[in-house]
Amino acid sequence: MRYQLFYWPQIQGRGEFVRLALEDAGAAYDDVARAKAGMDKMVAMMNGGSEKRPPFAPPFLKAGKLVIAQTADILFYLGPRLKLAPREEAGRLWLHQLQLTVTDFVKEIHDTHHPIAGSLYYEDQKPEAKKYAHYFLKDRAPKYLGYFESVLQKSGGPNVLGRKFSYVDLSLFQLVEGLRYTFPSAMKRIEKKVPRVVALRDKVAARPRIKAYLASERRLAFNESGIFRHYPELDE
Ligand SMILES: N[C@@H](CCC(=O)N[C@@H](CS)C(=O)NCC(=O)O)C(=O)O
Repeated sequence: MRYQLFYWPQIQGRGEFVRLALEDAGAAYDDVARAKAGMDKMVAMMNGGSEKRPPFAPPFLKAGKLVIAQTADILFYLGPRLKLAPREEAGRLWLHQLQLTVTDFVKEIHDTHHPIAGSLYYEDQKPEAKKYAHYFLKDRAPKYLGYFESVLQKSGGPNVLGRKFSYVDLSLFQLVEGLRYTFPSAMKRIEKKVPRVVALRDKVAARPRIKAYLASERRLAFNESGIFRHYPELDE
């Protein structure tokens, strides 16, 4: 199966959680919107076009005749096929539950620079962003990362499923990478309380296919158009 991934071409964004799974598995895929005329194709699909079940927003994945949107749902589908999830129901549901928690976390990370409206610029909501980011760094980021730390402790580590590696481990890697870029000072403090999460991040970074991917042109740099944005005034 050759997959087609649809995502905005200039940012890692939510597409990166899917990309990491495809890359780690060595799956064959096209990053459609990064190729010529790919954006037009992506926008046409979102606008309904010929799709009977149109996606609301990217990322979405085309797998044969299936079109699947929502990052967690895409990973739920890909997991067993890429050998990044078990086939048994309880394990799959547990991973899906964790991935949906990642989804919630990503939304709160996004809201640190867009607490009022996604349709406004960051510059139009700076005082609110400062206030939101303060509580995010004080309460929410430690709570989410602390939760994943306890999951790793209970699993026996080094992965959320224990010995077996999964797509959620890749997502935790991406969360740490993104948060380090966004809030370098705050993360130095927060990371001290989540050693298992940090150790998992290091293990993922050393996986041969991930290492090769991170060094390749396919891995875009973080920037101030994506979800993980570095605004020094928000870092504490
Ligand atoms: N819950 C969805 C959110 C998808 C989403 O918000 N996609 C962004 C890009 S990262 C987008 O283009 N949204 C357009 C919009 O919300 O109008 C997921 O996790 O995939």
